Amino acid sequence: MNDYDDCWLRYDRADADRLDSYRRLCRHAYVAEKSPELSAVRDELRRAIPSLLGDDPHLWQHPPSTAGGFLAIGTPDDMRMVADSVSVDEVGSLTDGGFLLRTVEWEGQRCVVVTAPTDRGLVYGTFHLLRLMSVGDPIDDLDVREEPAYANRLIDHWDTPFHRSVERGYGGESIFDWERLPDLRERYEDYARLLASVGINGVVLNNVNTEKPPRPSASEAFDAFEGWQLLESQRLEAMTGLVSVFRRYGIRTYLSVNFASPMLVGGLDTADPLDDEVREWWRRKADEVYDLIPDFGGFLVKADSEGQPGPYDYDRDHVDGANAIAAALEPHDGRLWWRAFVYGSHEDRAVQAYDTFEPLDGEFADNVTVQVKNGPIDFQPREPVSTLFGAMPETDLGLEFQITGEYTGQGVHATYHLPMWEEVFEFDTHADGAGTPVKSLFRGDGEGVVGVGSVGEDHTWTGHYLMQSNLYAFGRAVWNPDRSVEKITEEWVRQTFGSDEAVVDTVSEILRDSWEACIDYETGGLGLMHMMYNGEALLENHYDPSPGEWPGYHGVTEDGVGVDRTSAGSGYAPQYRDPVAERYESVETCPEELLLFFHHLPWEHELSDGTTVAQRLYDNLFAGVEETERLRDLWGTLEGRVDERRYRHVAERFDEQVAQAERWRDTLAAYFYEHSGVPDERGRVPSE
Ligand code: GCW
Repeated sequence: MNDYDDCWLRYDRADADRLDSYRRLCRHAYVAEKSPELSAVRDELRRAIPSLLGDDPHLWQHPPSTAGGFLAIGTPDDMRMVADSVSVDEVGSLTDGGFLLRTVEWEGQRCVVVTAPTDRGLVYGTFHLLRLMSVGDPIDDLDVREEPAYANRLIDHWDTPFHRSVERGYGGESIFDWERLPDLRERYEDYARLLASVGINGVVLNNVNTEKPPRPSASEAFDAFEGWQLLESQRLEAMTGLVSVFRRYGIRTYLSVNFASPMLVGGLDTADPLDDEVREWWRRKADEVYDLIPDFGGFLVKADSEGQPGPYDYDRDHVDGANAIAAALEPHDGRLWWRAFVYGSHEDRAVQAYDTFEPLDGEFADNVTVQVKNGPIDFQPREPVSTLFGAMPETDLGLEFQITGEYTGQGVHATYHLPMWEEVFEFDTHADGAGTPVKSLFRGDGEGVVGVGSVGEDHTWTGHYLMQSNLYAFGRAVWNPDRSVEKITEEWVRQTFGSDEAVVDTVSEILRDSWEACIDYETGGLGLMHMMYNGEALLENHYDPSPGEWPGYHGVTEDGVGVDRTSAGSGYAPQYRDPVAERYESVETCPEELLLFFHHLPWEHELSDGTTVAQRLYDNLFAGVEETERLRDLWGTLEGRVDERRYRHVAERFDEQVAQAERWRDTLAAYFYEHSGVPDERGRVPSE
């Protein structure tokens, strides 16, 4: 027994009314045998089939003739039986990762065929089939054709090597035990399985902060920012086994690297990207990496951001910096992911990424991807989408979401991010005329969607059993952003908690409504944000309310609230294309949920239904707490229907969440009252 949860790969016994059909089609499996991915497929069947069907699988090296039915997994090239049963051209037309799942008649037997043009696709197809059985769907008439929407579907770990802390991670220490490599842990494989089962095809193993930032407040948790050391030769050698674990599941490995590596690792006296020796150093280092890991994905760099070094140290720009490193990766087909998370030089941080990067469109090398957070501030409960989306047509862009809940309750609150991601995906940027939603971007071979990871050593992996849903949902939504929130959520609940309909409905409802509740109690719901405690200790900050700390983010004054980001203000709204820019520019058309992000308004300003801004903020704060209580009570109805361990854990978390939501409500309401002097017309906010 592992000391950690199986998450959604529990493979509980299939529903009785489906068992016969599942057994007939899947107990005998004929699986191609040529690659690491296919050995992973066989292992997965060995795990899943006994548990789902109560029978050991029979694994064949040729089509079984007397089984009466079987499962076949392989490419048409691997297996004649597969080539006979499906259109080889159709398989060949699928993109990398795509697969077909078909129920066919073959030589008098009924068979399920999983096929794909690449072995990675066979891994995904197998997990897809196992998911269908886990949720109780029929498989006797399958006609599934799937392809991933984006070529790159990555997890960025913010794990700090050696120290084993996870920046913004709430599931315990890092699962990666670097000091013990090349020794491997079973947990690596189980993690790779979780990721592959939802279609993730790349992991960046270490934190983008690769060096302890020289900030005065740097505390104990920052003490071992040694990520840059992973480029040292002996570290790279020790890593190859871990890389192979991921490779079996179709996942490529990447590293975050420090811009000043030529100095830190190479002992040079400069990291100037235009210096010949520096460029040569990067070339040799990349050659060394690819010698050890031929399918290495590439590097990720956080440069000139929050104390990390970058090209500005040498009066160079982001293009100079990125292209120098990209040139070293290029001969190996490696990719450089370069983050656009920059702030500090502008009074309103929101405008800076666009100001910095948009003018550089077209200048980045072909193997550079500029990685942009979903919103212009920093993973707040709700933000407008980044103005960079659609604004750099000549540049490969990546969209960065946060799976972990840095600002949404830190693994204590149950805050489901999928509805937020859907809002981002569906947002029409008008980049290419009306009908250019965010989800239609990032479709190039060098583009994709990245999630900041959330797992750690904890039994729950994510610090909260319900928050495993965010990791699951990220993978599924990034595989196909058109799949509905309801569908993805229900899939997760069924695989994780079984098919008791009361549990499925209740957990789905809790997840669905959790995000709006969090927005209400943490912000007041009109587009305000970043009112959390920013104290010294990394592991404490961004959790408690502390609205007085950074007034610039919410613009609270005696005369009003909100930040003017129109053309008369900081100029963020006009960075969008029309009609989006126009919509945000005007108080009349700006959507209420973002009103105070774009406008500084008097407390007594009347909203469309006649309620004042101050009153609406109070109302939302109270509604957020009531909603959280309702969600807690909903969970309470599941006592006895969910196993005791998970039931208790989530129930305790909910008690803490309600208490914390009340703290947020009371602190923000008092703060708004103190500055506005506007009493709550329902008398709930103390006016003394
Ligand atoms: O918001 C900040 C986080 C930092 C993080 C940074 C980033 C990894 O609070 O912890 O550093 O974003 O995205 O680089």
